[in-house]
Amino acid sequence: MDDNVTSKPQLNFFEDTGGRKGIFKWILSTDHKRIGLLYFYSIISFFMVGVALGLLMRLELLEPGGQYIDANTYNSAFTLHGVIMIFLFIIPGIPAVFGNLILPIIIGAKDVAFPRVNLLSWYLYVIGAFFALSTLVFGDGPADTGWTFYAPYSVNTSTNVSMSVLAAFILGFSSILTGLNFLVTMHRMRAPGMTWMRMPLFAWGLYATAWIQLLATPIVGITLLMIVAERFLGVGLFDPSLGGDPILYQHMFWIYSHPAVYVMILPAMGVISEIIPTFSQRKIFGYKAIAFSSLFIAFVGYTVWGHHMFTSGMSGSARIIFSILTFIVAIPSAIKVFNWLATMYGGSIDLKPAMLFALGFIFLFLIGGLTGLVVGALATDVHLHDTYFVVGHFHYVMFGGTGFAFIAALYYWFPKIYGKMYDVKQATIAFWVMFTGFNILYFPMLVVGIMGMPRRYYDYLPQFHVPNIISTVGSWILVTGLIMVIINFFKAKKISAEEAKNPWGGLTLEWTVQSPPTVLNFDEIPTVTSGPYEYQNKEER
Ligand code: HEM
Ligand SMILES: [Cu+2]
Repeated sequence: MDDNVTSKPQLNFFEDTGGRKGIFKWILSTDHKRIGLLYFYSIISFFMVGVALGLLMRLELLEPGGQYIDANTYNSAFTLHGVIMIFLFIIPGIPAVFGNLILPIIIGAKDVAFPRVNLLSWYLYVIGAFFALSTLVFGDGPADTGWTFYAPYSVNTSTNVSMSVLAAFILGFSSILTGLNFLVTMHRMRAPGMTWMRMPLFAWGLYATAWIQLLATPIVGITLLMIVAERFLGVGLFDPSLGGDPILYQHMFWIYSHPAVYVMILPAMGVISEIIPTFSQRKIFGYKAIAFSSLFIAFVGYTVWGHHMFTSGMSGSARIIFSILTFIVAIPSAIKVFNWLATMYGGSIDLKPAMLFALGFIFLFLIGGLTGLVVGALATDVHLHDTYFVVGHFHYVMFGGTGFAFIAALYYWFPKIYGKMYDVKQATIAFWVMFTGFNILYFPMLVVGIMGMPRRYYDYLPQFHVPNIISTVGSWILVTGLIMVIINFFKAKKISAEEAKNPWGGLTLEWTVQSPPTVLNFDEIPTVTSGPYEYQNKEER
């Protein structure tokens, strides 16, 4: 590959505004990198609202009895917290931000296949987010149903379920369009010589994700419309008092929402698969196994939704089959973890912040995955269903997994996008604060869940007091770490174009372009002649 380090830097995408002024150079731009940053700033803003609600709940749960908020407010708080974290943060997070920022560059393309549709996706995201948050002021307040909107309660409650559901519906379109855009981009716009088996693993993660976005999201769209139809027209679809079937709702909801957990985790696994080889300076172990396990997860992930309904009244044989299938999906995830560990084995590991967060991901995701097997096993789930064990489990997967991978990706690609560098020492401290706070916050939830404390209540019995104190104190430590991460990015300093070009010694294509990249990314589209992680042949390149 042609190395242009000595040539004069061209205008980068911050400087090259396409002739637009002021805010228009952002909100009318079709450049994938600007759209990625639009997503980044909006997603982070909503994430902070979600965190604030989480802290509020933890504060209320510091002691038994009611202190700061009443039961109804608590119900709205956990619903809005769930809706924000799921639909506004963790589902769009990595694909919309880092998929947009990095995917075209990493496969050697000038942009995504449909740049205007890409901008439209962001507008849909913002409109959906506006509807979700507007429930704070419109109608009888935010939904109090939980983010799953289970019928028949969601059909009958007076809170603003219709608006929340409409928000999720619009956000679904945003997700579908992004997935479609990425699929076409990967099929049609890879650089010459980049065969499928030379495509970086981050792109593979997004590829598997995009199929789920495209095929599963419409189902939840229809389901949510059915809720609205039932609320406004009184058609008896889900409410038994009108002749409907609430179990039907649960099936339809989870046929989307289980695959959606892979929309949350597959891109994160893609990020980790980029970071581990770079900071071990070693070829990834089992490239094909990692690439195909993503597809396998996406495929088998469609068949396991019933594990959310073990206690809803399913036949015994259906429950056993869903339980077995759930265990089968664990296999490809474990394959990835083993391959990452095998890559590190014998490598020269450099514990830079991105790598620390990647290792944090592996550790926390492992706990998330193992507790997932506990709730995936029929017998233990019947005991643990709707207890705090489940809350602990999914925070380990979503926050400890995808959330940590999001921050890892940020530390990894930050110099590429901004041409700046954050304080590495502070980032390292922030990691340890976050990691410690995280475990203090969520591990007691697993314990108190096994003790029998139910979830989604604003109060608890006195015997659950101690783990709840620990947990709430953990939430303060975790948030301190988060604030440190954010401040560190604000204080990042400009570094020379040359330093920022490839600070970690990565071999994928984004490290060959200037930092920040130009609008067209490449002066000339490169020709790819080898796989993405050939560290052992590095000297020959
Ligand atoms: C400082 C960070 C956070 C804190 C303190 C926190 C705390 C909580 C608490 C106390 C609940 C209520 C549990 C219950 O009563 O059942 C909850 C629910 C939930 N959290 Fe978090 N959380 C945080 C971050 C996150 C993140 C990053 C995500 C997703 C990526 C997330 C996703 C959820 C979901 C989906 C629910 C379920 C809501 C429902 O039951 O409808 N949380 N969280
Ligand atoms: Cu599931």
